[in-house]
Amino acid sequence: EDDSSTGSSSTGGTKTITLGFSQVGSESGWRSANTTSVKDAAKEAGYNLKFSDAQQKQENQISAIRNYIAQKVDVIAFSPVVVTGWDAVLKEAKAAKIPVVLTDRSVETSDDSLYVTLVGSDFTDEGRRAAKILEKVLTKAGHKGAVKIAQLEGTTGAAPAIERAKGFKEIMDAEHKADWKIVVSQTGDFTRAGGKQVMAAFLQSNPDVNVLFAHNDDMAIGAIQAIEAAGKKPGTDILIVSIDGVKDGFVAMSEGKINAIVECNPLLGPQLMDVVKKVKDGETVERWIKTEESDFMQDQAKAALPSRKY
Ligand code: GYE
Repeated sequence: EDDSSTGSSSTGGTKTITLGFSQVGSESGWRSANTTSVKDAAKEAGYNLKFSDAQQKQENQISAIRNYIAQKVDVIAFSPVVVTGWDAVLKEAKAAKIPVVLTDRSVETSDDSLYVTLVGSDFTDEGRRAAKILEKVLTKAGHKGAVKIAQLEGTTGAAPAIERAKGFKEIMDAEHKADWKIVVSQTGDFTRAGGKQVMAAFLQSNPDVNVLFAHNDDMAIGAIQAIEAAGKKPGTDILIVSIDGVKDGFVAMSEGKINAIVECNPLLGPQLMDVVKKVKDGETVERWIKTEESDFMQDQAKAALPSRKY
């Protein structure tokens, strides 16, 4: 576990804000970009940031949050690895009068007063957008016949995994009941290694799969290795749609190996620092602060690549 503190002196007579941030882990390119964004924005804002990496383990996040409570930080922000199991520690923060801001991922709680706001994307909509862009990909490829989809899910119980699957299925059930089917679906934990291993197993059990929907680029990149190892052509024999839009995803797309990407913006640091300040000052903030995002088809990849910021 990496526990570090940056930023220090107070500015202009106002007390420096101490922010305790518990990050999910370092599972993907998205996550690295998100971590950099949070650290840079905290520095820029002149906050004293206490940062810890939970290595995708909820118990690590809970103990990090407890530490921040014990240290009496001004605000706690965290990106919850899974949606459930937070009530106890959030009640402790509330009892200590430390406001909690969620970033990136949401939680399920019976008590809405346990966090102030969520700064992050609409994952259900990302799932819907993935299904809509798959329609375009299929048309472009001149695909005929049954669409047999393999789905690589994100971390089990994580908001982006639950909601991306839900949004995708919603469009599928409403518009493609007859011709699309998810024939196999399993978690690859948002990692390249997971994507590679699970895709290799999919290709064994379901060699007729012709579409891959990966909940993030890193799993798609891992899957591409498995597809090539099986002697198939990613982007042609198996059409691939993924989510995030990290640089390596764009590189794979410009090489023709990913057909389309639904963007999920990890650069949440500046918005988060804004909200933290408002919360600290007792201002009211929106319950959900969403991020603006786009979708990209393969023919846009080369042109977009140089200007990608993460
Ligand atoms: O898509 C994935 C990362 O929560 C939106 O987590 C985030 C997801 C992102 O590991 O790459």
